[in-house]
Amino acid sequence: MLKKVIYLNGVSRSLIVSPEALLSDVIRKQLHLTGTKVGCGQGQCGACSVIMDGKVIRSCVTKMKRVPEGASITTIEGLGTPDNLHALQLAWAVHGGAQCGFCSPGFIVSAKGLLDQNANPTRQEVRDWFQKHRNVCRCTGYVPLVDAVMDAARVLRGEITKQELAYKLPEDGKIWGSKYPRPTAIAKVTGTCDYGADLGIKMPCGTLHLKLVQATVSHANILSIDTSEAEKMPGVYKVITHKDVIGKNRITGLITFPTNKGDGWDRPILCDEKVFQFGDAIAIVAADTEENAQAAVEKVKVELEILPAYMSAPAAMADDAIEIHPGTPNVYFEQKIAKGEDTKEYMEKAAYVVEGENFYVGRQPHLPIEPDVGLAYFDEEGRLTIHSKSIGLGLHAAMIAPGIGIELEKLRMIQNPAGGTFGYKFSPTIEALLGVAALATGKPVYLNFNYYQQITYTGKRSPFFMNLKYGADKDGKILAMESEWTVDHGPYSEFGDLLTLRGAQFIGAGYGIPNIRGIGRTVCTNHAWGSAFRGYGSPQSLFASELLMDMLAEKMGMDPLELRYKNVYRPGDTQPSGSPPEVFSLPELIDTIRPKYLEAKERAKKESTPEKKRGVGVSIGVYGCGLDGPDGAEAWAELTKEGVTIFTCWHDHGQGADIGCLSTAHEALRPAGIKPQDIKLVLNDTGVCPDGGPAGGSRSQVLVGNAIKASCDLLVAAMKKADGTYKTYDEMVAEGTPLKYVGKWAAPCKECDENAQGNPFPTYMYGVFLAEVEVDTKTGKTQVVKMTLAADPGKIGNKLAVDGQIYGGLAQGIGLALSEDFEDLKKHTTMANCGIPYIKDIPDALEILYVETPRELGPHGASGVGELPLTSPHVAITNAIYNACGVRITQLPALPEKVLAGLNALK
Ligand code: MCN
Ligand code: FES
Ligand code: FES
Repeated sequence: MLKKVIYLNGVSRSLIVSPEALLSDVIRKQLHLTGTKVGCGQGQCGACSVIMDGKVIRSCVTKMKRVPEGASITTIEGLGTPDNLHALQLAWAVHGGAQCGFCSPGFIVSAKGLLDQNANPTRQEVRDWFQKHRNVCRCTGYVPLVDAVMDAARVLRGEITKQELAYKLPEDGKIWGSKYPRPTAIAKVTGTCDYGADLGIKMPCGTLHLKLVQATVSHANILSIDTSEAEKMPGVYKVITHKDVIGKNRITGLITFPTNKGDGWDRPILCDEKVFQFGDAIAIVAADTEENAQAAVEKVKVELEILPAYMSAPAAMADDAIEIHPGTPNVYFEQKIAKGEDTKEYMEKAAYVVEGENFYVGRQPHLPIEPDVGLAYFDEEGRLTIHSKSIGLGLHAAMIAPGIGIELEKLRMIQNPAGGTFGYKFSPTIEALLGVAALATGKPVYLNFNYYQQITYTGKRSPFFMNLKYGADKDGKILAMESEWTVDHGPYSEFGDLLTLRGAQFIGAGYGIPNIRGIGRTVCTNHAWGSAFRGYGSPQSLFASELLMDMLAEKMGMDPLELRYKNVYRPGDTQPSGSPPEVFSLPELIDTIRPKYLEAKERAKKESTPEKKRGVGVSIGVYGCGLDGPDGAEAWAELTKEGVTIFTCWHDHGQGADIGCLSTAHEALRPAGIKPQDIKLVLNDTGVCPDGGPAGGSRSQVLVGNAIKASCDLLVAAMKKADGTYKTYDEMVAEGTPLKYVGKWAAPCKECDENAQGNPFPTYMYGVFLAEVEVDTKTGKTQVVKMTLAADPGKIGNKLAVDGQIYGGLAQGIGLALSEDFEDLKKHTTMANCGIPYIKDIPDALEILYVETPRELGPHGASGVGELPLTSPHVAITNAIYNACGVRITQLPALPEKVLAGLNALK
């Protein structure tokens, strides 16, 4: 042990620490300053940044033996408090720098280190600093963060005051459509927001720490599990295996379609007979400390019979492949699309036919900065209470209750503030493990994944292999489309059928193609199970159709933007699902972006050199808001003495459920004189809130928003007096008028039939992407120099939230296009190796052009936005690569070696 004195945020602290202890652990676990976050734990993300003796360092890789005696250390807690924010913290809130907020303390501390040295940095210097200090943000696309530093620097230089920088309510008091900072921003930027790992540290004594025994092979029969040695290890309370699970030990995938050949009960909570994929959980060790639990994990012996591992759809479809789930064929679901007339004749008569084969979008990893984490205990009513990052509490309760063996009424689910999920938490991850462990031990339990587990255990985007054909007339109007798509969904079926349906709904979306024939299939494999990922099926589907669109334009010698203009939805057209779009904004979106496109082409011509070739590409993005078919949400509004309380589950990945609820409710309550600061939100706890449904399919603003609006409308109607004024709380109580109102909203939709024809979504989001790239012809490396999105999210509820969604989604699109992958189980196991974009990879030039077409079915005219920016930005980029250097990338990601091989082939 070392005895050391450090000056932490200006206060002298005596420490007794192990020389090998990590500074981040000492700050968080010994000193209980949990404002400093741990993301990757490997020095790659900067979430743990602190300032030590004037230098920004990553505390997760700094051992205490390297911390000098008397070191002066500044953490986020040393900058400002919620009542007295540092200029950087204020600027972060005002610019929407904290979405999930998990990276915010690290970024803000890092920025402080910069401004201490350089009071007047340029934007490029700010960007270089964050690059050098490895600060990664997965939510914001970095632009708002640089904006925040620039403004904070102005405050610190005395050029503007904090009051001038702060958000000011407009005179009419309306916050809908404004840049009102999200209610959780202050806690996020001051480090006082408790995420799962922060709550875990603050759990009462006696809480058991859980660690998992996980599979290190991809497919095997389990012959035996021997826990005897592990049970004897110090501090071990219990080693839990499938034998201790009192329920069905399966997470149900809630099969969506009767034609699915599986039954949905294919995912074990703890593996019993088989291992289906690398990382599967085989046993849980519950011990007094994390270290003791981990030491015992190493002692659990698992005897396996290794089986052939099918690591992609073609492998699992081979004639000699065995069934991964015995009794269910590896190809377990098929989805046809048949719209209009048979396509054969149209293809024969078409003036132009183009065809593409084996287009591929891979297993994009979500890479939130916060790894998966949760805890469980029995609440005061004896309910098994599970806290996690779940973005679908009601859905997950139904999926895990029979497996762990508890009645739904005895299960309470609560969402912790989540440090980003990007869809992986649409699936339950560790919830059932926590439930099983709490039931088996009767104790509070806590489980925190490290980043390796985050990557190897949680679901991934499901790869699509796609073949596509267009037949167009002499003017380029597409008359027919033939499609085939194969979905590698990993070993677990949950929502695999629904995802396969997305291929039918979104391949060719945006265009009024009258005749479509196609077939999609879902394949069980042994690679990572498929979970939702922002865009859910649209980045795969649109990769095929937007790439082929460029190939058609080339064949016809037509401009790719103008070919799209000719084909986009116009009144009378229908979508691939056969229903008309709810608005026709695509022509206007193209008109809006066209001048930028022409400028970009000029720029590319001017700035291209033989070594660094510039190019421009476009793509159309369309996605539906909703869960598909019938979908609904519930919310309550209650008048209180202090104002109005809204109860619902609008689950927060980090996108801004708080600001969504607040601005939607306020706009409805405004006539009754309710102020934003008088609205209280009670969210995301099944014990006290009604179900708003999962935050998937960019549905919350529309679905939950409508339910909130309905509840508020009822309350406002009840408060209204005959003379047009409104009753006070006291008057309502005095006359016995109910104070609480239930708002429900159901989407007027119809699920798709066996031909994928229906009316699946109440509203859609539309966009046109423009990418400008530079390809280094020596290395094959692509740099995106600018991205522009013309977007129609309907009427904007909160400008900061919507801008932020778009910047962040565009950044993920750049990652999807150029670097991100989870394929190689040896290599793709860290944030950096998975290809997460750092600030140097994302251009500062991200431009958004809005067309706000009001939606009849959206609350206050809104549609959704969350997934729009990740529908097809990657295709605009690969189309731009082709435009720059003639290399057609048909399989993502467009790694430098792939582009280089293409360039060499052209020679
Ligand atoms: N909004 C608005 N005006 C509109 C539309 C939306 O102000 N016209 C706001 C909403 O109030 C909300 C945000 O924009 O704050 C997104 O709303 P919406 O599109 O309805 O999406 P959801 O709230 O249902 O969020 C889910 C969506 C999905 S499916 C994924 S995945 C996702 C995403 O949003 N994951 C995210 N955005 C993310 N953002 C962050 N930072 N982290 C994630 O993990
Ligand atoms: Fe320390 Fe990522 S760099 S947590
Ligand atoms: Fe940066 Fe979420 S706000 S990671």
